[in-house]
Amino acid sequence: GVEAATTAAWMERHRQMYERATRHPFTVSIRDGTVDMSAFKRWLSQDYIFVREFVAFIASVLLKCCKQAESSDMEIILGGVASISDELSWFKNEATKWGVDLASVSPLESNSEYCRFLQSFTEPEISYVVAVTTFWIIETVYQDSFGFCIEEGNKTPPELLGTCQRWGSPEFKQYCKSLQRIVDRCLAKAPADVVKSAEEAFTRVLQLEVGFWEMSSSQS
Ligand code: HMH
Repeated sequence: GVEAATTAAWMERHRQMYERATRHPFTVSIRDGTVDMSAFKRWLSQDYIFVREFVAFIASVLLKCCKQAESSDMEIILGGVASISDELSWFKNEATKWGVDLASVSPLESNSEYCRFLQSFTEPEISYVVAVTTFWIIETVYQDSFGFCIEEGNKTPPELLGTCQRWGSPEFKQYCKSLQRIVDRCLAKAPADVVKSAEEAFTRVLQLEVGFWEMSSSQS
């Protein structure tokens, strides 16, 4: 019905932008097996910085969720908080594996820009609906991008399969789908101006994700 239609309609309306974010030359090069390993290491170290900022972002989504009258989404968001702890350990372990020193990494411009966007959500004025929409699309871009790297016909280097599985797994796909159901349910009840803000956040994330892949794949 109408309730399930909003996110799907956005994905259609902004299809080109969505494709640019989820079929970026960088992630496609992982799938093709032609990935430049120095670009991969740059992505890894920059994403570690991003994920640390993402922890605070998810915490702010959780807080907004708990303040809602009907906070039945709490357990699903809380699951996201729980898995980010494991993710931080994964990054440290992966960095050691690739000889990347995370302590000496500073954020590049596109990453700083994305982190500033995440930080803006700690403002109590930003609604739960907009925040959970943002959370959903951030996770979905990675799910779709890395999921593609393990789909049929991939030539992904075996040493990168673990990375791709992290976000490309069926479990993570289910998690993204459960977030999408929350978003569609919230949007169906939201006033038009809030729906508009959520759509703007959706397209902003797609742009920021493209910028993040660009930053990772090109030397600056
Ligand atoms: C830049 N976007 C970026 N990094 C991530 N780790 C995710 C999305 C998904 O968690």
